[in-house]
Amino acid sequence: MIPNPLFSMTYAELHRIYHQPFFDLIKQARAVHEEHWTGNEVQLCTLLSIKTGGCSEDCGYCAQSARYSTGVEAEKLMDKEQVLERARAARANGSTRLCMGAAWKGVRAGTQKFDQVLDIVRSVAPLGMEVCVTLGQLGEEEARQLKDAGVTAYNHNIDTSPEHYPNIVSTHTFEDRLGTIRHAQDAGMSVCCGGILGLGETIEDRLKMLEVLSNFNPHPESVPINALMPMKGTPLGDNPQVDSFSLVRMIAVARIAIPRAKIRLSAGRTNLNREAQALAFFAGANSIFYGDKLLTAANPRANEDLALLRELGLSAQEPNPDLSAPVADEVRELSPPAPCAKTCGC
Ligand code: SAM
Ligand code: DTB
Ligand code: SF4
Repeated sequence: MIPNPLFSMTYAELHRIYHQPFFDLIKQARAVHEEHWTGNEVQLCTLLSIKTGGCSEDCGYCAQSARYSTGVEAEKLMDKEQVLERARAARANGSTRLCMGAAWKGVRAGTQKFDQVLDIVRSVAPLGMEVCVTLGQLGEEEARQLKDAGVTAYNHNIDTSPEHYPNIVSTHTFEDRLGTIRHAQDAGMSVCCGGILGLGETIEDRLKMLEVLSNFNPHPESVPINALMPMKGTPLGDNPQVDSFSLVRMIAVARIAIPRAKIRLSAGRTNLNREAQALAFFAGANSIFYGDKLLTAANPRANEDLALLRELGLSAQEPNPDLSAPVADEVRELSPPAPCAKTCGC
């Protein structure tokens, strides 16, 4: 990866980039990708739900909210030995990153459940994979303790634009999400932060979400782009499937806007054919969730993914367990505004 000064992008720039003819956009994204990454590597991450269901929050897309009848039962936190067994299996299958998720509003230092998570992290970290956790809201102290225990990255998505967020979630705010991200970064963890397409948002919302991400300093280390997997019983359970060309466009703009981040083609791959996934990799996606299950939902079978990577001449990225968090830039380099060819008034 070639070091490059961070830059942020405005909504107007992102709009111009997004609305280019498809092939021009892909060409631009590919050039940025090749400048920053060896083009043929994809990181394989295993997701493990260490605490499933029963969540107090009302995120309208989520099968794990206790407020909706989705058929997902509340379970207790997995014990350390079970997690270790799954972590070893993930490593043996070629994953270089383990992302452990918990269906919680957040965690608090000094509680038994948080101590148990710290213990899990301490036991998994020596396996040599990158250790990512996603536990909901964090304060400064929780972030520091997670970092000390061996967490390399904290996943906390902004999910959509600040304007659309209150239409999807009412039990916490967009600003709460930004606060947690700040605490994770201040503690020296890398941040994995992205969003979901298909929440009834406009293209404008999607680009505003990217604008926020591109203005993080430091930039997120990874950016998951999820396509909504509509969950029966949730308010968004009947939403239509995300169009694959607009998904690829978002991947491409994310690659251009946040060039050094791993762009993760995340939930929803079961609805993408091999050709659409190949296009997403070409446009800049260089990470996937790997393994037959996401948190509660299905993912493509691991052997199918390996076959696809082989077919495309892509290889699994080497582990980087010492992953250091991107450092904040003192001087932010703003790319020059380009005139918009459209008549939309942006
Ligand atoms: N409770 C924690 C939180 O909210 O950050 C961690 C778990 S939560 C399930 C992690 C992310 O998964 C969400 O922010 C969202 O981006 C994604 N996600 C959840 N349900 C999804 C769905 N049905 N389809 C696509 N992505 C989903
Ligand atoms: C992310 O952005 N996507 C992952 C991970 N981070 C935690 C979660 C996807 C969840 C898909 C729905 C489910 O499995 O319930
Ligand atoms: Fe809870 Fe996270 Fe699901 Fe929201 S997305 S309901 S916080 S598990």
